[in-house]
Amino acid sequence: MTGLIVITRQVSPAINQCELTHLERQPIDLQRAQSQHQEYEEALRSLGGEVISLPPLPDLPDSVFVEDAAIVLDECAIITRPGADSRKPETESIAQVLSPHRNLFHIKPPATVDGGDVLVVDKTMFVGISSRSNQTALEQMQAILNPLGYEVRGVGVSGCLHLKSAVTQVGKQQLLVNPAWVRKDDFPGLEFVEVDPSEPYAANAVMIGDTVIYPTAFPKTRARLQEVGLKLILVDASELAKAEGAVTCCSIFLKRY
Ligand code: CIR
Repeated sequence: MTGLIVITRQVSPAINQCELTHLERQPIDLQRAQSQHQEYEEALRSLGGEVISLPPLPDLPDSVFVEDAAIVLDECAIITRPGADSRKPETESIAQVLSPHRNLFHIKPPATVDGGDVLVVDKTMFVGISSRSNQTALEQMQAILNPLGYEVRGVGVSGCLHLKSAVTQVGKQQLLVNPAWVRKDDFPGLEFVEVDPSEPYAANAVMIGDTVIYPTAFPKTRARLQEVGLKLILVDASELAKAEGAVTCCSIFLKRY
């Protein structure tokens, strides 16, 4: 895909101090996490993305998960206010990188939202109301985006960290979903591929054009995606999965103008 800029940030050496909500802490091998992250960046490049790989931030353990700091649309970008206090300072450098490319809006207290809770399909924005993202943020985003022609809808999420732990887009009108964590009825008019029930974390995938970047860890769900004809690039994302991060979390996409 040409004209696509992808922002990533290299893994922080402090990754072992990351936030955890639903997972037990396990040691993360920094070197392995870094090399898997490079493999992920290579997959993005192979699909035509111009990757801006930002330097690691030693004081911000979760800063590799750039997705949570901003929501980028064609018309503007919204700088978030992450739900975890340790993550609030991550937005400043992302705002600097985005400012030459988009008009920026900022989420203001007491609102909090993580980009991982935001799924945009055409002109509909689904916002997960979660432990990180609240109703006030939903209302602020409605005020910013309704005038731009977006419908912004709140969606219940339970059992996982973010909306996009439970549902991501894998085709033009097709979502990959774990129905244990979100209600399919909240996404009217869209089609679904369900994760294999033995792979609850399998619903997070990155779609670029007609290709999907997908973790190697979920062979049963992968087979379901291949059965419906989707083209996959597989990446091993197992180290950052221990930090409760998945493939969408590590990138921000923007079309170049
Ligand atoms: C956190 O708890 O904030 C990080 N350890 C993981 C964030 C993953 N981000 C995402 O799903 N968008």
